[in-house]
Amino acid sequence: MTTARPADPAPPPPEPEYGFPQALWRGLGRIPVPPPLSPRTWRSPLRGRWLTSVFGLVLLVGLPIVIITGLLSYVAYGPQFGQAIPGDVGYLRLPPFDWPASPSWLYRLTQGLHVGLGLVLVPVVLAKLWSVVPKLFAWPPVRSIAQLLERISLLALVGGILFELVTGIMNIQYDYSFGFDFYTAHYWGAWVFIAGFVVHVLIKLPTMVRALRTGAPGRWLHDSVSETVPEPPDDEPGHTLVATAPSPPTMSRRGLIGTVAGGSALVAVLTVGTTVDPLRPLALLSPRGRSYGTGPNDFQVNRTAFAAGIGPNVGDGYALVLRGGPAGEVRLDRAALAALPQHTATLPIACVEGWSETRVWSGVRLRDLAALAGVPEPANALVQSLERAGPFARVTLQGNQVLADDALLALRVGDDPEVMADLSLDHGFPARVIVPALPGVHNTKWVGTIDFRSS
Ligand SMILES: Nc1nc2c(c(=O)[nH]1)N[C@H]1C(S)=C(S)[C@@H](COP(=O)(O)O)O[C@H]1N2
Ligand SMILES: [Mo]
Repeated sequence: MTTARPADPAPPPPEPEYGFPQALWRGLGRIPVPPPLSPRTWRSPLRGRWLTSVFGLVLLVGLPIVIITGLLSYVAYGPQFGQAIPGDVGYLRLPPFDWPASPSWLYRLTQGLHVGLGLVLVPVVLAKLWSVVPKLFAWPPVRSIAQLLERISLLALVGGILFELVTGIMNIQYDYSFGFDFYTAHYWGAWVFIAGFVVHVLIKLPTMVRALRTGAPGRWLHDSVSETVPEPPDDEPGHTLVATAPSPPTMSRRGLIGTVAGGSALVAVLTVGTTVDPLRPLALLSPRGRSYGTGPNDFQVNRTAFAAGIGPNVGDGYALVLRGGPAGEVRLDRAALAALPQHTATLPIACVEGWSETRVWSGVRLRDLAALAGVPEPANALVQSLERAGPFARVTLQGNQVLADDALLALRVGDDPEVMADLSLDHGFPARVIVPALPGVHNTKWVGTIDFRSS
């Protein structure tokens, strides 16, 4: 059997069908266009609906997980206390619920997935965009009003995902060089992307399912490089993914998909170390591989005492102030805190930026402090740091978070219960909050006052 040589001159593409107003779209189509608008610019014999659908299927499964865990992070920040950013989101207000304080690894899991899976999907997103790039340059750009609407949704889809990936990655690299607030931009960008994603899935799902069936059983995957020919032309003249003048293959579909999968696997290997302790040396992409202390205090520091303006003498004359009870303020110096019943718990710190570390903490239960203050059943509690300014200097904790068994005002930290040390200055000496399943940012360091509120 002879197949057409890829170098053969291809027949001119058939005249596309135009919708209303036909004269407009046809007129546009007649304008002679320079490369890269010519379909002949795009020559890879690999492009086609099947290949695009393979990447599409991976994203269809993966991106909803990234979206949902991202929205959960917004809820975990406590929008009911005005401490989720952006604060006022109008119609896009998520159903408010109290973020649970158990299991303790909940936020570690959701946020680790959000950041980790988001990173792992980057090669797949890039491959998918590469596979459809001829459509970006299709001419005429639109053939009907319905298609115009679809293409506007693509703007939200492609613009949205690129914006979310770039801002997300810059944020975990501590790069705040954009002149806007990360959370606000990432949140609104997410909704633009979600809108584009939903419309795109609704429109394209049947096409994807049909295209994937053409690959059965493993048809396109089995081809070696020399056997690799373009997919049969699809029924979208003028907007087809299949090259009209394909070059000879330099890579099989199997090879391309393997390369993309390898890229994702590499990102995964370089990322797991930000949450899995024994693999921490592998976390080469993370800017957080440094040593931050000695002994039990040698672990990740988000913001150092120096950066927060906390001096080495912060312990001198320190007294924790508890407020809210009928008898007024209660003051406890560090010796008084240490003399109260101590509780030990193994809990993670899980930062919004994806990294997390588990440590053993010991200190006074928050609910014991609430009882001491005279508010045994608080509705919530405002914790304020000795740190003057800074967005992380205060937090409101929900009632269930104050009352949780393992919710602590920690005084000591360790790798295991036998090897404990006082908190270092960088980790929040004289005392810090540590609450199960709480986003890292709300585990306030250098706690000065706690206001327990009964409503
Ligand atoms: N007062 C205060 N508390 C704070 C912060 C801060 O900047 N100031 N950083 C928070 C953030 S973002 C995280 S992830 C954790 C990190 O705790 P660690 O530095 O002890 O690892 O502390 C939180 N507590
Ligand atoms: Mo954080």
